[in-house]
Amino acid sequence: MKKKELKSLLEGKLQRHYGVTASEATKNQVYHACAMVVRDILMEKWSATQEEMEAKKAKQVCYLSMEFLLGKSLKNNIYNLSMTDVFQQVLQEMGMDLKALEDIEEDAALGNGGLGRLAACYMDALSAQHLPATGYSILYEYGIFKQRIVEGQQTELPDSWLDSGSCWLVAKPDETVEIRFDGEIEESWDGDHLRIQHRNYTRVNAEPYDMLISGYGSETVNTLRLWQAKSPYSMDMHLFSEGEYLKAIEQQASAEVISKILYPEDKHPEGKSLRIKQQYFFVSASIQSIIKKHMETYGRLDNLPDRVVIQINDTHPAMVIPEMMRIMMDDHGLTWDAAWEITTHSVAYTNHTVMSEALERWPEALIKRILPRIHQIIVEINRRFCDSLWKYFPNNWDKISSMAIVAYDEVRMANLSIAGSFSVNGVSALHSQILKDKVFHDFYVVSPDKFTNVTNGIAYRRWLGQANEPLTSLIRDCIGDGFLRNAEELCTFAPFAKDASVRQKFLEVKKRNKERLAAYIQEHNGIDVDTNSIFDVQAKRLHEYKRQLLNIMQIIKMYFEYKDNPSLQRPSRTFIFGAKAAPGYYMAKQIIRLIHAVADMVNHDPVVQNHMKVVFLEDYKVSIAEILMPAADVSEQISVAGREASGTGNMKFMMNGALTIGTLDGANVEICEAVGEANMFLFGLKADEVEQLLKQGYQPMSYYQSNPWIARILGAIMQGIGRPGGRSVPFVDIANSLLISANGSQADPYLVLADFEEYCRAQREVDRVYSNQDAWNEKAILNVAHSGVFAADRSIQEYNEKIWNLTDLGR
Ligand code: GPQ
Repeated sequence: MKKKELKSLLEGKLQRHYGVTASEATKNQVYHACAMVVRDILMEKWSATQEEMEAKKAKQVCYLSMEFLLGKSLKNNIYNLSMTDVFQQVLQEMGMDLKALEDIEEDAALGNGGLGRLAACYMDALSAQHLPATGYSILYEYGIFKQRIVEGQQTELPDSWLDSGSCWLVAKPDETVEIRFDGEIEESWDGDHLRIQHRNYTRVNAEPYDMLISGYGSETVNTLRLWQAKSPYSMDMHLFSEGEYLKAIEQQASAEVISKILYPEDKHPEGKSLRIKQQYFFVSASIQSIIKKHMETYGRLDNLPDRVVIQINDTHPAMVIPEMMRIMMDDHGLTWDAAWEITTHSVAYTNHTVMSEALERWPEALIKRILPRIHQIIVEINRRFCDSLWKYFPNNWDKISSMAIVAYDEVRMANLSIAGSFSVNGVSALHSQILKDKVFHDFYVVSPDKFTNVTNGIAYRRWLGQANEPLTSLIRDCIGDGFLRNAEELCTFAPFAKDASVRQKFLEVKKRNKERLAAYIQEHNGIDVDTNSIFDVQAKRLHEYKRQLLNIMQIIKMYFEYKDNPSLQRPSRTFIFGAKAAPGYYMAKQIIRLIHAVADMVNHDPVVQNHMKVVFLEDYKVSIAEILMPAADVSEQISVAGREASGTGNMKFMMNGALTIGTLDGANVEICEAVGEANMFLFGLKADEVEQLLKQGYQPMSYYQSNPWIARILGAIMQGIGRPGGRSVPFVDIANSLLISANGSQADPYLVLADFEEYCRAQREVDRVYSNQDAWNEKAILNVAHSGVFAADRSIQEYNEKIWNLTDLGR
């Protein structure tokens, strides 16, 4: 688009929507005008995509996910349309700065962490690869909470993102569907046909809002459909006139609360009825709308699996299985067998964790009360499934009951997802292997062909192309810009690691990115960090298995080493953390507090502060990650082996030229295969060694007794940590969690103490390698060059080949 045309489009929006000229407009008005212009352009491509899908009778993927962690849209959409330059120029002429407008937009943070961000990366890659897709989720009024640190402790504030975010939503009120909760099921015979009647139910409307999903250089614009809960009942005026204000709006409020807020628990399902309602609400709305559309086009359902594949992002949308059965049987008169055939050929399930406490189980009584018909269907699925298991495991009731979908008054969503789908995939090679060998082994024996792996990937044009312009342009200067379409071309950057001038330029790029982050830290934390120090970053949700504690213990050790020997020669370090803790997760919050206490101690100690700093970035989110990843030298991926399903931050850091210090866990294993052991810092027990140690009886106390550093560090933690001469805070519960088994539970279940020594050794190796800047930069460049395999484009191609078989709209 030409400058002139864009300018007049923007002026038109400002005039018609705000009644102002360009020179009168506020930044906020110009942001909205830009968003509207972009939306119009996308809308045309979106209509064309819809038409093409219809003409080609295309098969599409419906990606059902409780979370989409999108971040900001303006910059991404402008980039995907290749309009960055023209926007910059026009805005400059209007006396505005594109960057400043981008900052007005709040992150759309409709997710907790990796799982939600993955969904967003995949939507981007699907559009880029011109594959037809619709994402489905909830239009949460409040996304993940805003984190504020008050006196070293996390507090939570509501995140109302819609003020700046709603301009990306297209309301489709005519496609509203009705969702039914509670009530009773009445069965009656109508000849030989069983009629199912749902009586005394509570009705909630689901109103769709569509977000248009662009892809880099692609004509395909896909849809993310977000459902908002609305009460169909208007306020009861009778009650109102009698002064019963609260009662009058109660009904309305209790319906609309369903899409109010995202649950902030990452991997820790709570048996809350509101959460079940959220799940069923968006699942039912989505599948009703999918089936309705399909019936309008084809007038039959038997060919649904040829046109639609329903990918469920973990078990959160697993109720799609009984809900499809319900609609096909009760509303369309299909037999059980016909409906089951269609359902199990449409649904595919991605598992994202092996941790048993994270596997969703719902109290059966709750499902029965809130979703009586769904309960009936689940019970019948279970009966038939257990029957079918008999032939594999005759007389083996223990095995069958462990595989059952309903047992001990609980509904097991993972078992339902496996039984009701044609594909089950893990998210890294190691993780998928563990699913087959351990977690779902019995299911694997019954249907080995269902199980597959698709290693996660990232929307690298966001995480490299947009977030790291200096590095992108260095790569472009070396190998051209084909890598922005085809990430595999990044490997042709590898030979440049040997080129001294490229290494020098790489160093300058890294320095620039570190300066940008340093300025952010100065502004937000008031801490002056040294951009010549190693930027060592751990950014992810706060979880004990991710072992932020291992990191902070090593930091305390370093602190003592400088105190003991102030002339110690080592490269200086800046340790940077970003992490939100689930509001009810006590130990995670304690660890955040400990990180702050250690930061207070280190940053204010005159002996140490020139050698090391500790920084905690408040409110870690997508847009902060975009500043953080490009500036990292060291990427901390130190989960206990076997627990991190994949990780995706690890891929973003690698692609931005950080060296990984990590365990052989999740996708770290594949990072190691791609870049080579010599270009990262591996340490710690392997997954099978972890299992073995736990089985044989792990005694963390023995490490405490035999390793004087561990004793000293835990001693300090128990005594109290704080700035010299200031108040200090003791962290007895943290120390106890590592040493003492409370009522039968394993002490230090994530083997922090067992891996401590090895981790410290690896950190000294980091120091040694960094001391030779040239050698370091060579390794960093090799990390960038070998990261192409972690593009979401590759993941999506694999999903398409192994599971989806979609119509390519680009052909
Ligand atoms: N993951 Cl089960 C989440 O972010 N939330 C969840 O509820 C579950 C998993 C993560 C997982 O921990 C990471 O290892 C993965 O990289 C990520 O999902 C995407 O697969």
